[in-house]
Amino acid sequence: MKKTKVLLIGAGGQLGSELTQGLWSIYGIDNVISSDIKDPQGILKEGRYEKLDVMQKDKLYELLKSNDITQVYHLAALLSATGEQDPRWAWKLNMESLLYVLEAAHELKLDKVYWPSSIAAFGPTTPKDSTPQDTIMDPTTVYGITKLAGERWCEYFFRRYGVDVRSLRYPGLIGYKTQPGGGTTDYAVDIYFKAIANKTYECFLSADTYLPMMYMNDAVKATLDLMEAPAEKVKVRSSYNISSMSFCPAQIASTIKKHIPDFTITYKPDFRQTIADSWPKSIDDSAARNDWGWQHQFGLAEMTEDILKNLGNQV
Ligand code: AKB
Repeated sequence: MKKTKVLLIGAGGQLGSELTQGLWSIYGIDNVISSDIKDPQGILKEGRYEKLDVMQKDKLYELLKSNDITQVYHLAALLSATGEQDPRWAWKLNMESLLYVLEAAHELKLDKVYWPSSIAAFGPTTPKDSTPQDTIMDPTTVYGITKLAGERWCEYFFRRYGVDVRSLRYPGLIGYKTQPGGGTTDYAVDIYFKAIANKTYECFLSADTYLPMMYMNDAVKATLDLMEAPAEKVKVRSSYNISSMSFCPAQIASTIKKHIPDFTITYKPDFRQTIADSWPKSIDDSAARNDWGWQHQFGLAEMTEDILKNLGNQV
């Protein structure tokens, strides 16, 4: 049997380093290469690492071939807020890099590809509560447009060429090990750092803006569960809705207050409010639960306790 060898692209981002560690525990540290356009940071220095600009198709192919890679996790992308600063570049980076990876998977006969979609693929006329798996999708950000188009490309490569590509529509991901990079849901990470450092936080979304969110541990679990599932159980080949909790800034603040009683929050919505208002408030992920047995572990209270405990130990 062929040995599994994994390449993770975009490992320097919020999810990348934690997913790398999850992959180490399944396949062994020597069988996982993490890569990013930047030099390796933190824990990534402990494993195999390659500096890679995913827009350099030749280098990507060379890396895949010379290391006999069988699976690619492609996480590199501009997110919703930074994408709006340079829409053409967001389109080019997010779309072309995905096509390079899908083409490589087809041409080099890779076993599996993982690519993340997002709740940003939905839009203002999508049903907001318990957003179904199959529904209206009218994204208004360039990031969301690339996610919707990317979903269609994934399904195309699966149907036309049999590429085993799998995907999740992530909600806002919350972790404490790396700082987020340019998303609309980033407040829910930043708030913990500021609560510990300053006991106060100015939020760029309004108090009652509900968004679907997920703790990083669950996001890693969902990704690995999906990738480990037998192919016949993966019935959705665009991208699966995935969910664990939904809350607004006022709720996360009052949960933090239970641990830090003098914590205060103020609100100063900026351009990200319009983006947040176009997204679902909560997600119906029953397809993921029924098809390959998705189950989350963390709600808001458990996540807050875990993050504050770990961040408190770090400062
Ligand atoms: C963002 O806010 O852009 C991302 C996402 C929801 O995909 N966290």
